Amino acid sequence: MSTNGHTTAAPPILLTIAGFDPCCGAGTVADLKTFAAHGCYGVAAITSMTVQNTQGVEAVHNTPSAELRGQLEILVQDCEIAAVKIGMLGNRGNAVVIGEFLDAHKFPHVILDPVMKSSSGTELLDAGGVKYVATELMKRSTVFAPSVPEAEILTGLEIKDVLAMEAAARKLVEMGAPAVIVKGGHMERAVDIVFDGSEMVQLGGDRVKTENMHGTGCTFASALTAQLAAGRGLIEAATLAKAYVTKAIEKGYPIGKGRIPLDHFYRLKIEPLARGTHELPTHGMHPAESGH
Ligand code: PXL
Repeated sequence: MSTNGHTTAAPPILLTIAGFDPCCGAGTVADLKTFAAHGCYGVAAITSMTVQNTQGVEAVHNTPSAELRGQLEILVQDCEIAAVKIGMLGNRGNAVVIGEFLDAHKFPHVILDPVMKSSSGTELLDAGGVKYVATELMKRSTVFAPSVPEAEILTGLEIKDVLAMEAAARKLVEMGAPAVIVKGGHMERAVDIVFDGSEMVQLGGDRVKTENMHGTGCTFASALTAQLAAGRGLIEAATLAKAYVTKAIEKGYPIGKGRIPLDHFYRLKIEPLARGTHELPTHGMHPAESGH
């Protein structure tokens, strides 16, 4: 038995540093659902409280930097973090907190998804934050995973095809990222580029209804984090993460009037009711058996 009284070993503990989305399609909650779907335990520090639903973002309230630092420090004092996933940061102040946090604690995997805008177009990182990501934070990650529009802003390159995605991946490695995945969900062909500094790989993908979806980037980066924490190499981890996000998009269903969240738990579906009492559990835990 361990000192905390538990008899079972904990799965990898993954930390997401991201914003809160009340409709729970993107940000922290998408990350935690993805971690759980991969059998991992997720912990979280909230960078920003957004006010949004599936139709768009109404307001963004960034966490004061000292509070963000406090959330992070109390977690690392307690848990051993196997991997860190970073999403929305809000502003430069919070980005700097993350830079200092990564310097103070060396984590085996740091996956940085440089979120800049919501799927509906609201700014989720200020200009100073974008600059800090480009010059400081990117090189403190182990895998840097921008979308095509984010890669365009960070590299200054125009990206219209897969060759340009590869050029951007090379430039981001020159700028200091140890490994890069350029996510092609915005392109005509949903190809992702994986570049580890020497090998360049194209991951082909079926294009599914991505335009109207909410939380695809967060979900991909979180699935990648879980696969890396499980010990897989970058290309295998990215391939599995892409397969997961593609299926979760396919199985997504509308929950409101706007964008559609993914079904992170497509593998866990409850069977329909009324299939007969012969299917009641026989171990005495079902309410129908409580009179015994
Ligand atoms: O999908 C990017 C994203 C990340 N994080 C939060 C968001 C969004 C998009 O809306 O709200 C909190």
